[in-house]
Amino acid sequence: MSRSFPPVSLIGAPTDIGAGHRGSSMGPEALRIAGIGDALSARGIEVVDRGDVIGPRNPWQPPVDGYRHLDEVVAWNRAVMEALGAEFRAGRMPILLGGDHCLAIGSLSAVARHCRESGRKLRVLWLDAHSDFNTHEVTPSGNIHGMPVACACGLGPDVLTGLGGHVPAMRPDQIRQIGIRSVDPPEKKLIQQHGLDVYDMRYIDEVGMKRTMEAALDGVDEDTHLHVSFDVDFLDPSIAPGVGTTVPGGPNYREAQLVMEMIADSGRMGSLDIMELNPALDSHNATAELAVDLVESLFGKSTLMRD
Ligand code: 6HN
Ligand code: MN
Ligand code: MN
Ligand code: MN
Repeated sequence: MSRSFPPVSLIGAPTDIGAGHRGSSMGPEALRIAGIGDALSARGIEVVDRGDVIGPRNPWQPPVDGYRHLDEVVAWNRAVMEALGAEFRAGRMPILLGGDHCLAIGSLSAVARHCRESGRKLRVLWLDAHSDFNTHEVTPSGNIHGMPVACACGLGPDVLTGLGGHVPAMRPDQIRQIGIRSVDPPEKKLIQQHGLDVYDMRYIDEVGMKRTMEAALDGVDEDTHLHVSFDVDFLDPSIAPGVGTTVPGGPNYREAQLVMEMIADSGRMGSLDIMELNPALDSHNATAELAVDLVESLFGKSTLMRD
């Protein structure tokens, strides 16, 4: 199967402003060193590295009113949203190199706006060990990387929910979460109240990854913009140690490859976040190299003999 992909722009967002561990600020450079640009070029994709967006330094303060670093998080997300918006307007596919997952508030805001302006349907695939559906009332940590999905659905401070000018940026029924295995008890209540579609590890264990992905991609058609938000802690920590919030019992290498291959087969991926890679916790950049390997599969590299 040969597929054609739109031109791709790499955008780094080197910050750990929304996390509880320092170090994901080094994620973009680790992904570059692992060869993300060359890997895509080698697949015949036109790639430009736009460099990094800039934002405030991490002051490493405790949470205030349930948010750690809210002002700084807003500044970084505004920069991310603007950088991605420019790529969509230019007809390019942005790949956001995080950075912690709070930055998905900016990327989801930009993607939602792109879909409103282009009249396309939006489907978000959230690959993560966590649901990231906390609010400042219930967060156990105050870390905003635990809140981006809630913010995108309109739950959160106005400065974040209103970033893209439309509240909520999206509806829960536009989102599918895959690989979930760590949800805080009050977060679970919120997820149930809002009807978020969660394919947790129990579901994956019972029905298998193939049927999970078929369900998550059901209804995706030629008018759909598929946004993939890949939190590297989605992967089992035995293969991906370089993240701040490891949770055992995640997808193994083959299951993760199948996820990526099935997304590639849909032919509808329009944007991608690669988040939470923490080189300070990694071993010889192995997790970054694994992430690049999986991204190659997202762009159609397949081990199948039938293509
Ligand atoms: N991530 N649920 C925990 C919290 O602090 O809200 C962990 C969040 C992790 C977020 O990995 O992107
Ligand atoms: Mn996450
Ligand atoms: Mn996570
Ligand atoms: Mn698009």
